Amino acid sequence: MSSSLEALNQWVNQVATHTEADQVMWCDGSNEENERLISLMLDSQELIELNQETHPGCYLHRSDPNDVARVEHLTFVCTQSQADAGPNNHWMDPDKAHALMDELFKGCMKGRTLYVVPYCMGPIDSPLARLGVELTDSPYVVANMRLMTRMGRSALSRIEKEGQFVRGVHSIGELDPDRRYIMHFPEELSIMSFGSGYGGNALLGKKCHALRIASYQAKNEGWLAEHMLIVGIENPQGEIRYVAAAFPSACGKTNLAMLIPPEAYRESGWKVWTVGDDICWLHPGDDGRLYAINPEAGFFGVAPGTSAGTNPNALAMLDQETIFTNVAVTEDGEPWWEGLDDRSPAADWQGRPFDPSQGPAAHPNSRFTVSMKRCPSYSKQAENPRGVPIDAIVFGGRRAHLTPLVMEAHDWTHGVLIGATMASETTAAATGAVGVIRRDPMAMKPFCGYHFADYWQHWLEVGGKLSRPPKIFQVNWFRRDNQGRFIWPGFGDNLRVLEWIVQRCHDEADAISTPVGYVPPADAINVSDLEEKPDLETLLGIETDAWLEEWMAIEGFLSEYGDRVPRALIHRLEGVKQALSDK
Ligand code: GTP
Ligand code: SPV
Ligand code: MN
Repeated sequence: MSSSLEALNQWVNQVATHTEADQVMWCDGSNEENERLISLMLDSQELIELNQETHPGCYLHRSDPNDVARVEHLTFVCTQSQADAGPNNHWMDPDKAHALMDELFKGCMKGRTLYVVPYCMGPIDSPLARLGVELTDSPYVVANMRLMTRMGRSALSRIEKEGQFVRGVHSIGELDPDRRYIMHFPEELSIMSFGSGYGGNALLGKKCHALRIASYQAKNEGWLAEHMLIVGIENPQGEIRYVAAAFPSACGKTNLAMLIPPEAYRESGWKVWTVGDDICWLHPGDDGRLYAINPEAGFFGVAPGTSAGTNPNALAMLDQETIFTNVAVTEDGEPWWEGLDDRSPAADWQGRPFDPSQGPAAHPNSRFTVSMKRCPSYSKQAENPRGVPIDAIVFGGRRAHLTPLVMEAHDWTHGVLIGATMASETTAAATGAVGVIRRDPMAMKPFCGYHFADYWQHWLEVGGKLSRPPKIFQVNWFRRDNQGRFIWPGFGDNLRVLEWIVQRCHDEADAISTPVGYVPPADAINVSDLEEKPDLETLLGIETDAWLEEWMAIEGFLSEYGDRVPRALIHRLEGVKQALSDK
């Protein structure tokens, strides 16, 4: 046996002994194994069979009602020095965290099976991909990891060759919110998660490994691990230009990644190719450009709001081989959520007869898990071991006011400042209040594994290494009028904005310079084929006074990160404020 497999074995045995697991099962990722696990979960009612005629291979999982979203207040970064975790993370001393977790894990798998889940984040043959092993007592986690990562035999043989892998230990424990912790040890490349079976808390390859641990590794190694979708925009000339976009959780990444062009655009030959919908690893290439891979192999997408009108590509993949979590069910055993269609469901997400007075039928953070390969707009480039070259980086958020539909940063440093200070209304993807505006730098507030100020410095350094850096943009699909209605149609129509963005990257479109960035002249956003004309004057307007106030608030925000904040950003901020005051 190779020494790396020996080390892996030793660790597995140690965890199995400590947790007193009944048995250990090494997962190979095969179909037979998956079928065995599914039938086991049907027996235990961890899964409920959906209508197999309309939805073959589709199942529903109902979480504990106290376990339906990421828990940011229980998520810790445990570095030796508290300063390295930064004010953006909850911190615990690693020794203390280990002691706490050892106590929780002791004997927690009595009567349960310990699954060993080897996985690869990124195309299996990519030098940019990284390995991990998750030990878990949840077969639901195994089934999800199989869809979300390259899981099983091939990952194990790469681990055998390479040796290095991230170690994750997970137990659902008793699903008690008072005994729930998601702990990260970036310096040890390890993760321990206890007490939750939900998404980002439990599928350790996703936010824990591919963002928190990977961002820390990326800083030391000269690349970036980001909360971004990756999409290819093909114009009528057949040129495909790649865009990476960071929006906070539940702010439109999945939708943008697989949008269907408006009819007039389709007719003239525009196409959209999906490379990734949530996580993006960016590496400087030898040619001075930035290359992106999607470390994931599947989508863990928000169900509510997904419909034939908003996201037909998503809907097309969800009628086969999909695991649904916390959606409602119709009389016929089909999955259902708010916004899908005008049927009324029979049972809500907790399995109760649907009663609108008890809240929505599907949980607002209900999700689908499905392989990327089922997506009609799936890009073959998602398997390219080198990744795709990025022309534009886009930052976006949910802001009812102020932030225009789109603007372009003056240059890389200005773009980093825009990303570092962006704000968005909170959503149901994490527990806590919804609709509160908070700063969410690069959409990484819950996911950056180290001090934000060091992270911004790292962004500046990566940009400095690129002879052909992507241009940086900010977008906002969520402007509202006085009645609270969205004033931009969004979804497929967002291509109208992406068109301007990719054209700007190739000097094919005009812009007006303002103190806060370049904005398109109203006629640069093509709405000619839209029956109802959106109010582009409001959508693209820059209100000087409101922006001055915003930049004052931003100054206060940056000061929370102390003197580690890069001077270049402070200097730029002063420049923007001055330009606004001079207006
Ligand atoms: P995570 O998976 O949590 O990271 O979310 P995400 O960023 O992928 O968000 P997603 O695309 O799933 O969208 C979240 C919600 O926003 C869904 O209910 C969508 O229907 C809605 N949404 C997405 N794009 C738009 C848009 O352009 N306009 C409007 N009004 N709503 C949108
Ligand atoms: C998010 O919250 O950004 C998600 C879902 O993509 S989770 O896997 O729970 O992180
Ligand atoms: Mn996400």
